[in-house]
Amino acid sequence: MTPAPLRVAVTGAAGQIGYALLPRIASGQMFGPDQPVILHLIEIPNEKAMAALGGVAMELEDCAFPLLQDMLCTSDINAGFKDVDWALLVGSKPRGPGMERNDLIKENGPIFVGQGKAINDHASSDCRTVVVGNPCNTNCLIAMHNAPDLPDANFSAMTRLDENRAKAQLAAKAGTHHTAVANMTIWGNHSATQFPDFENARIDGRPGREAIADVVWLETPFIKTVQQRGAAIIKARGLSSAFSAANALIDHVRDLREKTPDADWHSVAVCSDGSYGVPSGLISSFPVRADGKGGWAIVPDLPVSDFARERIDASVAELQQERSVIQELLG
Ligand code: NAX
Repeated sequence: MTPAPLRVAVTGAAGQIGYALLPRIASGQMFGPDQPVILHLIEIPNEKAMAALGGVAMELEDCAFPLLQDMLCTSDINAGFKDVDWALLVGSKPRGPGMERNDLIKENGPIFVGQGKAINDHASSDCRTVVVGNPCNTNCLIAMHNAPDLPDANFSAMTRLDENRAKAQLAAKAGTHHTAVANMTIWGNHSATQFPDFENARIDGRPGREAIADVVWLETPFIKTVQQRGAAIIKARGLSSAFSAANALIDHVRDLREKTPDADWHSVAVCSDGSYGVPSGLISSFPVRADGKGGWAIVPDLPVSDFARERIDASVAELQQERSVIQELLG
C-alpha cells in the first residue's frame, strides 16, 4: 500500500540550494522511492523572489515526478508550515558587504523567531525541523525556543556537509575511497571554529592518526581545509556551495530517519544534554546515531584528547557568544 504523502516545507525555495534540493526530494532521494511528498515552497513576499519561485514550480511540474503529489508556493509562513511533517529552513539573508558575523546573527535571528512560532502553531505535532540557513546552529536554537510545544529533539542544524568534506579530504590523503572513511564527527559550530575529529574517525577501519602518518597535515592543513572549504568554493565559483549543501541535506534527513549502522555515526547539530562538556541547551554538532524509529542519541564515551578538547571548547565558546547576541529572541 502506498504510504500517505509527507508534507515537506522548504524555505528559501527559489535560492541556489533550493534549486538543487527540490528535484531530489520530489524524486524520492530524501524520503525513499515509495514515499509520496507534497512540497510547501516558502519564499519572501517580494515580487522577484515569488516570480522566481513560480519558475521553480513550473520546472517541478515539467519533471512529472511520480512521487510529487502536490505543491504549494507561498510567502505566508502560517500557510507554508500548515500540517508539515518536515520543515527544512534553508532561506536566510546572506552576509552583506562589511557585515560582521554578529550583524548577520542579529539580522537573521528574527526570521527564525517567526518561523519557529509558525511551526509551533501550524505544523504537525511531530514536525521535525532542520536548519541550514546560517548561522545555522544559532538559528536552530532560536527556532527551537520559539516552538515550545514541539520536543527539542525534533530540531537539528546541518553539519553533514562538513562531515562529507572531511571524509573526502581524509580519503584523498590516505589514498583510499571516501566510502572507506567512517565515524567522522564534526564538533561544535558550523563555522570556521568547527573541529573535524580525525582521531575518532576510521579510515579503512584504522584510527585517523594510524591511517595517516603525516601528523602535521592532520593537525593543521586538514582542519583548516575543512573549516575554510565554504570560503574556498565562494572564491572559486563566485557563489557559495549549493548542490553539495543540498546533497548534505538529503543525507542528513535520510540518515535521521534510517537506523544508523551500529559501528558508525553521523554529525548532527542537536540540543546538547551536557554530553562531552558542551553546556546543555546549546545546538552543537555531535556524533549521533539514529534508531530508525524517529529517535536519535549522542554517541557516548568517545575518547577526547587534549588536542581535541581545546578545539571543541573554542567552538563551543563561539556558540555561547552567538547565543549571548540573540538572547532576547529566546523568549
Ligand atoms: P540564496 O541566496 O541563493 O537563496 C536564499 C533564498 O532564501 C533566497 O531565495 C531568499 O529570497 C530566501 N529567503 C531569505 N529570507 C527568507 C525568509 N525569511 N523566508 C523564506 N525565504 C527566505 O542562498 P543559498 O545558497 O540557497 O543558501 C541558503 C543558506 O544556506 C544561506 O544562509 C547559506 O549561508 C546557508 N548554507 C549553509 C550550509 C550549511 O552547511 N549549513 C552550507 C551552504 C550554505 O552556505
